[in-house]
Amino acid sequence: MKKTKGFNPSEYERKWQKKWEEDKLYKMPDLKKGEKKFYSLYSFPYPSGAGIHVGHAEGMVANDVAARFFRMKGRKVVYPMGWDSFGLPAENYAIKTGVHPHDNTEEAIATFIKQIKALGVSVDWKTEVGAHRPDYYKWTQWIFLQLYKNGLAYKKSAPVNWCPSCQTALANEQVIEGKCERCDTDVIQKDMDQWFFKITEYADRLSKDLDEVDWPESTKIQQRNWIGRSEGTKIRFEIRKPKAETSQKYELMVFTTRPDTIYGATFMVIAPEHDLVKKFKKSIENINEINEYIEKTKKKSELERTDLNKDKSGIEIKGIVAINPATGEEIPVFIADYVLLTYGEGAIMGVPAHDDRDFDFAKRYNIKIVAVIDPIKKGDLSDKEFKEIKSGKRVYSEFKGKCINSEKFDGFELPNDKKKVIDIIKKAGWGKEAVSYKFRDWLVSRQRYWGCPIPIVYDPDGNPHPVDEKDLPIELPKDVDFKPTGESPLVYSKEFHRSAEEKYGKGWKREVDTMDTFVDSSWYYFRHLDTGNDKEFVSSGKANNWLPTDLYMIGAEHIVLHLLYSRFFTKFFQDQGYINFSEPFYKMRHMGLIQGPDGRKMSKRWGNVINPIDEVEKYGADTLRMYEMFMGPLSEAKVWNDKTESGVYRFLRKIWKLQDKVEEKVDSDTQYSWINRVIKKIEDDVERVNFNTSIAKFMEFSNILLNEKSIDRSVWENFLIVMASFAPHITEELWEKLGNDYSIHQQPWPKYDKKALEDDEIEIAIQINGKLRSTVSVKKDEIEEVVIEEALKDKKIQRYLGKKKTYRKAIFVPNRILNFIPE
Ligand code: ANZ
Repeated sequence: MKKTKGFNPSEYERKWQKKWEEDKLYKMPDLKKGEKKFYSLYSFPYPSGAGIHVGHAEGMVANDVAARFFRMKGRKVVYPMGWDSFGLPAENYAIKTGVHPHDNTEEAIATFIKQIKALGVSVDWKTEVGAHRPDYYKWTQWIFLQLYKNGLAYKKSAPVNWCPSCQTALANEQVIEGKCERCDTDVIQKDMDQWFFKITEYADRLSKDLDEVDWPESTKIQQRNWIGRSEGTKIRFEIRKPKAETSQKYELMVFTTRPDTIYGATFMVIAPEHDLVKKFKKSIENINEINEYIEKTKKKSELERTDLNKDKSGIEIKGIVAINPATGEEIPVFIADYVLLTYGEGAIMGVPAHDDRDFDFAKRYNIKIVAVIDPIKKGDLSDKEFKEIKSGKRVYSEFKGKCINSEKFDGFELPNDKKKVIDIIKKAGWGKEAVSYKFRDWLVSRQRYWGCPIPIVYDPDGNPHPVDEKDLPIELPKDVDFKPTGESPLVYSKEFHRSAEEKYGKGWKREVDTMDTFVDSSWYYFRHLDTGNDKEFVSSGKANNWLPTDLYMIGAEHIVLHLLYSRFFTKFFQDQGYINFSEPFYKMRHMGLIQGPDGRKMSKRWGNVINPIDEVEKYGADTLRMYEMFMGPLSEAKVWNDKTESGVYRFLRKIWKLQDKVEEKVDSDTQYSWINRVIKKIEDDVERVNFNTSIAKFMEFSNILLNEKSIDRSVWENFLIVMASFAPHITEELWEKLGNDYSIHQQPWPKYDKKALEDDEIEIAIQINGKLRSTVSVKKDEIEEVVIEEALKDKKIQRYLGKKKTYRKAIFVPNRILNFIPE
C-alpha cells in the first residue's frame, strides 16, 4: 500500500479521464431483451459559444452519479450526449459577425466536449449526435415524411404569432405574456401558409398516459394544463331572424362545462372569426360595425383577448337572435373577442348569474340576469351577498347548490345530480357530452436558415409533394445571406432551387421554410442508441431494449413543449409499429436553477457568473461534482456558496489523508455498522435521486473515521466504492494506491449487512391536523422529503388527503412526527 503524498487533484484527474476513455470503460454495452439496463439521459444541450454553465454541470453530474451507480449494481448502462445544434442563436451570431453558423456551431461543440470531459462523466462519445449534421437531420426529414404520409403533417393558412424583430413565426409556447420568448418584442398576429403537425390527434393519450410515468407531480400538472382536457357538453342553439314566423335553420353549437345552467343562458357570444357572420351577412343590420370589430380583433394577441381583468368589449349582432332550447326564449347574439375560435366550438352560451366574464358582459350591455343555482348554504357568504346571489345581483360561480328557475332540473343538487342534467339534455335532443382541448396543432415551419430543411417540393402550380425518401437528406445549402427579411433565407439560395429544377423539371421549387428546432429534439434519444445506422432512424431492437429512459435530467423550463412533442413522436412511432412502448421518459427529474453567490440569477450584467471549468481548475472536478450535488435537493433553486465549495475540497483532502490510517484488519463495531449504514443510504438516495444527503452522510462517516485510531481495509474499500460515483477520480487514485486492481469503476456494488442496521429503523407518527392517523417506519434521521413520500403511500393518509394527495402544509419534527395540514 502506497502512502498518499500532498493532495493535488490536477495530477491525477486528467490521467484517469484519458485512461477511462482509452479503455472504453463507458462504452454502450450490447443489451439483450430482458436484461437489466439503465439509460441515463441529459437533455440535449444547445452548444452555446459561452461553453457549459453550472446548470449543465449539475444535471450532467447527476446523470453520471446514477449511471456509475447502476453500472456497479450490474446493470447495463448507457449515458449518451448530443447537441441541439440548430437554432436562432447561431444564426443571429452569423448575422452579427458573418461567421457561418456551421463553423461557429462546430467550434462550440468542440469546446463543450472538452469541458464535459473535464467533469469526468461516464459518457460514451460514440453515441454523440448533432441536430445540424446531415446524417442526423436526414432522419428528422424522414420523420416529417412519415407524419406527412399519415396525414399528420399538413399545411394551412393560419394566423400565426409573428415576432417583428426575429422576423419569424413562433409557436404559442414561444410567446410569453404576449412577447417573444427570445427577444421580448411584442408579438403580433399574421396570416401565413404554415406547416403543422397534428399533435391534437393524440390529445387523449398524451393526457392519460401521464399516469404511467415517474415525474415530479408539478410537471405532470403543467403538462395536463397545457393539454387542457375539459369534459363538457355541446349544446345546439337555433339562430333566427327575430320574431320571424318561419326561418332558415342554422344551428349554433356551443361548448360548456356547465350544462346545468342552461336555463340561465340569456345571451350568446361568438368569436369574431366565427362563420355565422358570413352566413347571415344579409340579415345582419349592423354589418359594417361588426366588420370593423373583426378587423380590430386581428391586431390583438390571444393573451390580450383573454385577459380576465380587461373590459369585455363586444357588439350585439342586430337582425338575428338565438333560441334557448331549454326555455324556448329568444336571446341576443353578440360578437366578442374574449371568445376564441380555436377553443370548444368558438361560441358560448352566456350565463351571467354564474360566470364572472358573462356577468361583467351582461352588466355592460344590459342583458337579463337569471339565477338558476341556489347556493343553499351560506358558507362564507354574508347575508347581503347571499341575498344578492339569489336575486341575480351577484355572480355565483361555484358548481355547488340546488337548481332553481330551471323547469326540468328544478330541485337537482349539484354536483351530485350532474348526470341527471346531462341525461335530460340528451333526451331532449339539446346536445350531448363532448371533450375539448386547449392545446393546438404544432406549428413547425420557421422562416429561418439554421434549421432542418422541410422535405417538400412544389410543382409549378404550387402543389406540395413529398420528396422521395431515397433522396434524403435534403441538404441545407451554404450559399445564403443571413439577413432577416421576413422571408426564409433559403429563398435566395441558387443551389437549392437549381437542384430542384434539375431533378423535377422547370418551375419546381423547394420548400424554403425550415423546421422548428423542437422537431430535432423530439427524437434524439432514439438516435443515440444507433448512431451509425444508415437504414433506419433506430433499430427497433435497440429502441425497445434501451428505452424508455431511466433517468432524464432536464431543466424545469422545458416542461411543457419538449416533453409533449417527444411523447407525441414516441406514440406515433408506436402506432407505426417501429417500437413497442408509448412513453419515452420513465423517470424524470429537474435541476433547479443555481444562482450567483449574491443570490441573483447568474448574468454577465451582475458579474456573478460562476464558470464550472474555472472551478475544476481551482479545485478539481471531484470537488465541483460533489459540491454541486451537495448544494441542496437537486430540483430546488440554490445559491452558489464559495465557502461550502471549499469545504467540500477540504473534505476530499481529508479523505485523501485518511487512507494513511488503513490497516489490513481492524476489528471495530463502529466502523462496521457505519459502513453498512452508508451503503444502504446511498442505495436509497440514488433510487430517489437525493444526492445531497448522500454527501452529508459521507462527511459524517469521515468524521467518525477521523476519530478512529486505524481504519479497516475492507470498510475503507467499500467506502471508496460507494463514493466512486460522486468523486470518480480521487477514489480511482486511492484505489490504485491501495494496490488494488484497476478499475474501481468496475467493482460490484457492496452488499450491506441487514443485521448491522437493525436499530436504525424508527417509527414516525403521521398526523392530520395534529391527530394521530398512522405511523410509518423509516431510517433514523431520515429527511423530511422522504418521510413525506412514505407517508403519502400510506392508505389511511391517502384517505384523509384525497386522491390528489394535496395538503397545505407539512410540519416535520425529525425522528418523531410529521403533521399534515390539509387544504
Ligand atoms: C356556460 C357557462 C356557465 C360556462 C357557467 C361556465 C360557467 P374550461 O373549463 O376551460 O373548458 N367557453 C367555451 N368555449 C369558449 C371559447 N371558445 N372561448 C372562450 N370561452 C369559452 O371552460 C369551459 C367554459 O369556457 C365553457 O363553459 C364556456 O363557458 C367557456 F356558469 O358555458 B361556460
